Amino acid sequence: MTVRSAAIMARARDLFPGGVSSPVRAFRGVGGEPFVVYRGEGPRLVDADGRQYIDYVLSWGALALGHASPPVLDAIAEAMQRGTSFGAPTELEVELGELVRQRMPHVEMMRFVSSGTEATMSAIRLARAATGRECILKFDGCYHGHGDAFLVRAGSGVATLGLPDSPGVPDSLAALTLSVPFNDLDAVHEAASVQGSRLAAIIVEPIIGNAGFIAPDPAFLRGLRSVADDAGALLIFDEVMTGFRIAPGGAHERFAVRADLTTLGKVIGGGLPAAAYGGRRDLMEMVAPSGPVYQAGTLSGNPLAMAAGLATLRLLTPSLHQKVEARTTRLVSGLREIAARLRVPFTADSAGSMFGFFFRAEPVRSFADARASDVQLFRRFFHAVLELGVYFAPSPFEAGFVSAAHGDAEIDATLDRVERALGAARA
Ligand code: KE4
Repeated sequence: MTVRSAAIMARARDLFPGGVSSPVRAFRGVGGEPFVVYRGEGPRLVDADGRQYIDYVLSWGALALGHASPPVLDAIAEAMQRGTSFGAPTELEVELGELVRQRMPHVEMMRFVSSGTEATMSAIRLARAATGRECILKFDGCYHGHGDAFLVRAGSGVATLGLPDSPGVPDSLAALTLSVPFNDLDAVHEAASVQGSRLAAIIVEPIIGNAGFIAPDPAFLRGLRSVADDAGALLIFDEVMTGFRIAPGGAHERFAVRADLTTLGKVIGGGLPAAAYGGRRDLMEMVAPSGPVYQAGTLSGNPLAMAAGLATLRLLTPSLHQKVEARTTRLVSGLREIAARLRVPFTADSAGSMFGFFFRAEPVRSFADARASDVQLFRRFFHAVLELGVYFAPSPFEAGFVSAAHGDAEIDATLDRVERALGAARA
């Protein structure tokens, strides 16, 4: 029974739209009511009714070390003794910036902000200023936060709720953003020729995590690089989700394609609100106060978030990354074997500690493919495995994550419960 969760959600629905602080949390993509979290510990969540779940959402990818990781808590507690916010320079933000640049040398200069949305909005403003152009090219199913420029055929919560675009975004603004299918370089060439000298930037999730998990074809990202170069536009890698997950150095390390600007979030704050945009020094020096492109934030570089991010990245060494990647690969292989044994059409993929699956036999290369998967089976499976204590993202259009706290015992328990749940749900 989820009596306490239900009572709390009744109060929440009277206070917040849908009873939640962010749409995708409302379980609209799977039906039913969300559980209310009481605490997180390592790989697990405990809800208000004491029920435990092995957690593969991990605050939507932010918790690379798992919930309430002791070194992260210690770092926050230590920083907290000196105060919680100053609105002034601190050495903590310098140390985190140096560590980010050490992992991602192409991020020559950066600016910390408080959310991925702020990071992508600022990167687009900078790209428009640097090129003197207005148009943006994005990809169907990619989600870059809720900035006006991006709510065009977006993924994540927008896709989950089946909202084609969002009301409130002026047509004149939406018209500046073109969205084409991921992995379709012909469509990219066509769009770039339509936008021509008006194209300011191509923005992409190097691996889509917001339409479910969709990997790029081998030549796709390199293709985007050359289209951007030919068009005189910038290439922006939105690594809010893939950063520090698909490789220690993110997409640049995994795919050897260099973006002009990169956005980061989630892991970089270790579970506290922090994000960043950065890249080529000549571009970033255009940002105020060194340049005219204005962007600001009261809590940018918040010392507690910097401390949590530092503690996280310091521990997220290449060897730990490889260990978590191996566990993720074992989980995904196990899921494939179960689906094959149960003769359920299924495709799954992973990169580093990020993974996804669809109930569909053919590979998923685009958002259209993802939407053609068996979403009804996903809904039944989601609830059946949740009942057994495994929490995947409450939408087929999200990715899953493994943390350093997920041990072999969690992977084994997950696979056992998945087999039981899928056996029941497929019928
Ligand atoms: P935030 O503004 O939510 O911190 O970041 C926006 C964002 C930007 N870029 C990418 C690639 C992202 O995945 C996100 C946020 N991801 C979603 C989950 N897929 C956040 C969850 C939510 O919206 O509640």
